[in-house]
Amino acid sequence: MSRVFPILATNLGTVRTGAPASGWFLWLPALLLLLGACVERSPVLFHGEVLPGDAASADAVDVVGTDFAFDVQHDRFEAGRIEFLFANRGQEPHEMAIVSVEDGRYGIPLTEIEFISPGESATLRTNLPAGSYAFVCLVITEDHHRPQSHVELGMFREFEVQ
Ligand SMILES: [Cu+2]
Repeated sequence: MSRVFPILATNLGTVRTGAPASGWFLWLPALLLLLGACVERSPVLFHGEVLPGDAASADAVDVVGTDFAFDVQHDRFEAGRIEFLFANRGQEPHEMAIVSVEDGRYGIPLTEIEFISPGESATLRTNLPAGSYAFVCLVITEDHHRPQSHVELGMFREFEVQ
């Protein structure tokens, strides 16, 4: 752990100077994903497993990814096993990571469906304890030679588990 924080501080310093005023903290999930291998996982009980989209059960929660938002029918779920069926209906590739949210700050990705092409889908089988969470897309694309985080473009959505 002791090695992680100097690296993190360096990265945040770099991003801060290059990022617009919309808030460096929005970049945090993507940065932390890169560092994920070094950072201890959240101590809460957690389980995540990615399955092909067609493996979703009938009562899976539909999460639709668009350019650039998450469309979900509900923002509250019961603690325990939840299956999220993530379908990309945008024109760009998207991801669906789940992060915990504490005091408005986003934690490290707990689990994720990586890089889903337009028109594709996948299922994320989770076991979430009660708490505050958010879906975030960790894809960063380039626009006019400037990196643009999909989170920065609005691709995050908070939800509660109780
Ligand atoms: Cu995205």
